Amino acid sequence: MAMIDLRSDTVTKPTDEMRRAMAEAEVGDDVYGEDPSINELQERAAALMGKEAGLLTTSGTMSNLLATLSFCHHGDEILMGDQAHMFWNEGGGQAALGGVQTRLVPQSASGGINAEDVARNIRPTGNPHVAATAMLCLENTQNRCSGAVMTPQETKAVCDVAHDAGVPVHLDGARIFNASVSLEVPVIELTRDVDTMSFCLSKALSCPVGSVLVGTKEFITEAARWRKMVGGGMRQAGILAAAGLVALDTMVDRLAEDHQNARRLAQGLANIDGLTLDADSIQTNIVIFSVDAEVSPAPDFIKAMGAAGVQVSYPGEQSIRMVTHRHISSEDVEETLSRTSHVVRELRVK
Ligand code: TLP
Repeated sequence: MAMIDLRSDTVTKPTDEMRRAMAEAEVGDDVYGEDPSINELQERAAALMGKEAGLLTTSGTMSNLLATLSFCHHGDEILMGDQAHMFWNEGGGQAALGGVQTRLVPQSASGGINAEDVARNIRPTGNPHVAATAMLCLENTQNRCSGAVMTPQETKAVCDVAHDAGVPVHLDGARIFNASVSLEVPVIELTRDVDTMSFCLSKALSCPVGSVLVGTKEFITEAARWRKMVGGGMRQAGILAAAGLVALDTMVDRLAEDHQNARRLAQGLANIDGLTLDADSIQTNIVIFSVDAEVSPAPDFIKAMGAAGVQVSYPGEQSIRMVTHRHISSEDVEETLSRTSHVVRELRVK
């Protein structure tokens, strides 16, 4: 029985074209700024996102951390949605390494952040009693909200509030191309109103490693200093950038297929008695659903799914996450649905 791996789009492997480009990449010492492949990727990424400069980093986590380190002083506060990946899944790095505290703004089930809630939570500089707000962080797509997208209008509304208060905005755009493909808008429209953003090469774009952080030249110079300090200054990493360049050319349009598979998966799951989700809300490649308490606790369900040959992940409480990606075909989706409904039936009998 072949295992179907729906844990994450991070499991995708590089394509043959990427491997060839990696083998043939022109490289140099990137700490001296002399790697031509990295320079090309950074320039291309910056132009695509409408920013002045870019910086290749090892991971989405590192890009987000560099934004915090570059914008904030110890004792500052950063604002983000209460479902933000930066809060839930980055090891507390903003506090541990950035010395900042995080203030959470409520998010709706569909990920929405209300501009008034942002405004209400911004704290001024110069008041010795409060930690001043030094950065607002947004996320698009929003991982823990079933991959929900933020539209250009929603992004602008919250950015305007932050900017009126002099607060810069960083966008964790780990899956920004999924948002762009889903909304059928050029990616630059989703990044126009933010000051800095990062996207991941190593998720649905199938690269082995990497994220690119973009912003003003001044910001990127500062971020490069912090990147070196946290040990992220790589040398001939043009072999990674070469895969990134292939990804930008070949991996973006195909995301529509992952989204279609995710929708079909969600519809099928919604029809299984004992699972709960709103299939119509699925916009990209992430499907999160809950397992009814009378079926089983989520950890038991995951174990049973694994035994039935479907690997899934576990965002918490009674919820389960399935992520479609390049290695998941429409046949895999049908097979997943049949294995899942079998698992639910078996667990009910116990
Ligand atoms: N997300 C991973 C896990 O950490 C949950 C996944 O499998 O989805 N921002 C967002 C929105 C992300 O989803 C992730 C990774 C990151 C940042 C961090 O990226 P990496 O893993 O490259 O550090």
